[in-house]
Amino acid sequence: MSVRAVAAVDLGATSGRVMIGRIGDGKLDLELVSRFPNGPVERADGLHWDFGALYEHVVAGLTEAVRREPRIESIGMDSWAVDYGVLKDGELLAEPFHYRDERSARGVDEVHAIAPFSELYQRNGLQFLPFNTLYQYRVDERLAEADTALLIPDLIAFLLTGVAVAERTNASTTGLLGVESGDWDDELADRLSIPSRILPPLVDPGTTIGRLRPELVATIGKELPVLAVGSHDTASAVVAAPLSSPRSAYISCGTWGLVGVELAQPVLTDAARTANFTHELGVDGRYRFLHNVTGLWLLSETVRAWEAEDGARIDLPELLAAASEVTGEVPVFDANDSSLSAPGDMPGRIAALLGDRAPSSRPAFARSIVESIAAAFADAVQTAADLSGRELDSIHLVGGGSLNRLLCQATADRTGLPVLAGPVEATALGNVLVQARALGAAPATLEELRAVVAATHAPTRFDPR
Ligand code: LRH
Repeated sequence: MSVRAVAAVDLGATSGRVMIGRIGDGKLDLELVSRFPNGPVERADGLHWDFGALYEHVVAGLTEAVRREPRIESIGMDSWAVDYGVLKDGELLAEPFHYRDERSARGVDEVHAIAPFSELYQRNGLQFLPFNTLYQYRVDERLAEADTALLIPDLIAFLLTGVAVAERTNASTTGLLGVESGDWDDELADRLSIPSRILPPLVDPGTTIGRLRPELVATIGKELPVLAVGSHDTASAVVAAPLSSPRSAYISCGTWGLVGVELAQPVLTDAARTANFTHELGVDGRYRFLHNVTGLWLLSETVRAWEAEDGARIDLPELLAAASEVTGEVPVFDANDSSLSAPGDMPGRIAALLGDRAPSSRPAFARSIVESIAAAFADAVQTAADLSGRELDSIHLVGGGSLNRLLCQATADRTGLPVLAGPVEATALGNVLVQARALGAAPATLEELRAVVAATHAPTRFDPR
């Protein structure tokens, strides 16, 4: 088999990247083409994403990717979930809001007054997150004049191809998709006064969305198709989590830690609802039965605040090395406390939760954050096991967090299960694999795709101590 190549765009909440993925001859690898910062930007009307800059980075990255690897056959896009742009006649009406903007709180109250959470859970299977798209739509005045709304990867695909679709894994995070049907719940949209005309046709991962518009062919340098992948980043990450059996849990750890198991059938029980476990749709009709734990956001926001205080950069690996030298118990706080969600003075807010137990040295403070994330991971792993009725025997921790040895070890210690860490770029690999499969360059089943990952990306093992 010869080597085939695709381009993967992976946009995370703190950084984005464009990669070349190559597969064939027993290999699966990624070449980083560009990496660019991302994050909330404060505007007069609240927190947004600098979407214009993101889009420019995507086009520049794709141009460079094609220059470096003329064999590229397709492009796939994934990003964080729930956020969207509204369009009229093909024009973006406003810069997309950031999900951490507080305006959706009013949407929560209004939506729950019409459709209580218990009903929503039966319909859409989603855990309660105050920023789920339906709450944002409910308070979005621009919808009245819009003819469509597109989630971030779909929006970029639209700008690249002119074709407006909703990729199904990401669409499932809107709260407007039936958990069992996988189709738009028009009746719910109607009750919430969300115009169903803004909900685009659904497509599954592997579908060709369209081909690059002529002006982009000129810029990027090749006439290419844009393929739908698991465009929710977590869906792509779970594709490339090399789960060896149903007894493996996963933690996709970046800004968030998404902790759960993969299921073939939903578990729409009162217990699952009370535990706030979600059913996001995965690639190939699987369910990602998981809980959102506030992940490395706690650490990155803390470091950002300390850097602002010092007027100097902090070296994260150095800080974590010092944190791992801390001896004795550090206090643990609830990583999911709602006071930690908005950007701002993270050290101050964590200290407020810890009271007089708050560590005074930075290494001990960082250790406290890591241990608190690991404690929340352990809770969620145990709940996933209880709710799914599975006895778990291992945890695959993928994403940026897999490089954080302290976190991996703490997770193993607190769960009593071995943690198999990596791949760090699981999301981009999942994106590449789904494109490659659509092109006939990768095997057919998820299990076979994961076997390719396992054979090419040996994990680092952390045994519980
Ligand atoms: C992770 C993620 C997560 C969502 C959140 C908004 O990047 O997509 O799965 O809950 O961002």
